[in-house]
Amino acid sequence: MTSDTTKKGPSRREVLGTTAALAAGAAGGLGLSAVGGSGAAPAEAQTRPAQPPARAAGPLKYEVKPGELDEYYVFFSSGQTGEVRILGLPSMRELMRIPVFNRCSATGWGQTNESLKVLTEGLTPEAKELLKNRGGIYMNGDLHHPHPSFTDGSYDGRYLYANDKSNTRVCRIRLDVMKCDKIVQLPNQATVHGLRVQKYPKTGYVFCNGEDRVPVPNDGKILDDPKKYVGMFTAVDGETMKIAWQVMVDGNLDNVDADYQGKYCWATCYNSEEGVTLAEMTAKEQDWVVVFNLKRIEEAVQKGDVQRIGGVPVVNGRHGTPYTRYIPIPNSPHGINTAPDGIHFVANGKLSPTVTVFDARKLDDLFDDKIQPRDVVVAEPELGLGPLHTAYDGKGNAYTTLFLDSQVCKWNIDLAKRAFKGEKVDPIIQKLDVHYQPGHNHSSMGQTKEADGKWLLSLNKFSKDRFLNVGPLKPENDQLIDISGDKMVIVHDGPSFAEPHDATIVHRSKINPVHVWKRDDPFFADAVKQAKADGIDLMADSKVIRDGGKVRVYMTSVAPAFGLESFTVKQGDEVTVYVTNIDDVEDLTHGFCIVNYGVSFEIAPQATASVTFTADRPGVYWYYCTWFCHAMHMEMSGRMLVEPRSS
Ligand code: RUQ
Ligand code: CUA
Repeated sequence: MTSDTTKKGPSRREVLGTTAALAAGAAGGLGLSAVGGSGAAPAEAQTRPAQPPARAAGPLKYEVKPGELDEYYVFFSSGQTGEVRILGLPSMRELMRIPVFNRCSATGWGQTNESLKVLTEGLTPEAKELLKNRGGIYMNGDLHHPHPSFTDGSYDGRYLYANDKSNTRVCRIRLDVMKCDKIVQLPNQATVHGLRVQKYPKTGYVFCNGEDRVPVPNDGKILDDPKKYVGMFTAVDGETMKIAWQVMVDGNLDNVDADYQGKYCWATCYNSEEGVTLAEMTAKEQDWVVVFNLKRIEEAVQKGDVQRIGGVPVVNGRHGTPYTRYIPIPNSPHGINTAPDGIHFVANGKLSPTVTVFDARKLDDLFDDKIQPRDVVVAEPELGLGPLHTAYDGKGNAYTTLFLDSQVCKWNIDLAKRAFKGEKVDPIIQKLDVHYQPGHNHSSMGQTKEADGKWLLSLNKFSKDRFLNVGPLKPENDQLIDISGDKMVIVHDGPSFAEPHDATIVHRSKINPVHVWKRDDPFFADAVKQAKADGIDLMADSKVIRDGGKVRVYMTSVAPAFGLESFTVKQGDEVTVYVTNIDDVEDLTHGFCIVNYGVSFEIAPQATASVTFTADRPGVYWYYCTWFCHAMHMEMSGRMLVEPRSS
């Protein structure tokens, strides 16, 4: 059931040109340690080298023929669409969508009781109040940064975390079933922008940057008095999905990343002016990178050197406190990216043509006040206009997107450090035109210790003329770049709908989803519990239970029939329909839709799903299966009979 179906024979490795790499990696003793929360790591993980040795000249093969499988999963965010998308790489085929902060017609996300629990239980009291007359859930989301959980500096296949910039939420997706199982809204904070996770020893913390500054509490007593607004940084506990602690900061936090030692995380910070208009926010020549000292913050929380606001401990981490250091760098930095060497991290200049390289080994001295903040800077190469994000190949090179120049710049960290010391060397290796205006980029396994230097994705905000015209609203363009050779080569244009803001490329050996739900899965535990209380065996019984004005309809689904050909309720009843898919064949999903009643959801093999609604209108309402499951799928239907209220 949980076998690694992505594993194929050696012929496939030959196709991908990695046979030599595998052999050399094993000989060099570079095997990976077994990681993963779902049992033993697949065999492939143990033989794959951490760094691929030099490969014979010639581009990597990116065509994946019918029936072949991709080598990598890519988790794309979807920006203002609010979902997560899974692509295969190098084919760039879209494999699946995971609804999170959106509503989904196909799966019933935002309608089923199971999804409503996820969407509502972590909201702040203020949001619950706000949404009272709006159906109880937000209808929109803006998902920016999807990042998988780590153990020991690489992906462990347990979870994926992401932020919702629009409603200040953080979600967790279970990678065994590819469903969102937790959402928490951050108190005392307006917007969560940058999100990354602790890499070592494990995740651990999910680090969340508050971007906009607001009054705390935001209850209307302080309005147009920006000096009293507060910037906030949050650490969410990735296991419990509760707020671990918050830190009050100066400025607007933008992006964040973590170290490989479990001691620090760092965030770019703009608007050191603490203004509220564009002119005010960009007035100064310098902003900061803020470094957070995790141990000192944890000690403060333990000792109680905190304020409790909105039910969570808040540490004062403004200038001059022991918990943070503010390192001045040029105006309005944006992305911040830790290199796989575990030593360097890079802040991207945005309004400055430079990127700033820091040496994490100097941070202990900085926190002990033995050196000055700028002493942590070891290079500051000028790369071009609008540097936004940087990716790495694990071979000492960095790849920075240049938004205004519409280019990706490949440069070498070591050369940049030598140039910074005054040597006459040029750190820039190549500039490649991309189409057009890149934001994020991401390299294969590049945010882990196992960066493999094979692929780079450039996520371009504009596609302009690259595709057939589809009207005024254009797709974006995610370009696949082969970085395995000396020169970067674009091999694929990938149009995408709003807005794959960011992406994470994960080797397939790291992830091992199930094919069929387990019956004791916590995702539908509430339904199982209710059924038990009603004396129902979900795997066998199809029955209607009346409980005053509440009616619970239990039915099985097995291709091509529902367990009930009809059921009767009374007008005004609160009806809950539980459907259990007792088919246990992989890929045999059913759907349940009640026509003209606005009810529809998906039930994958061995799952139970439910929807609660009021039977407000009398009449005959057919229900049918929405997922093509059988030669007689069209016949998989039944009737809900709603008796009129006797008056
Ligand atoms: S930030 S385009 Cu929302 Cu990811 Cu840099
Ligand atoms: Cu069940 Cu179609």
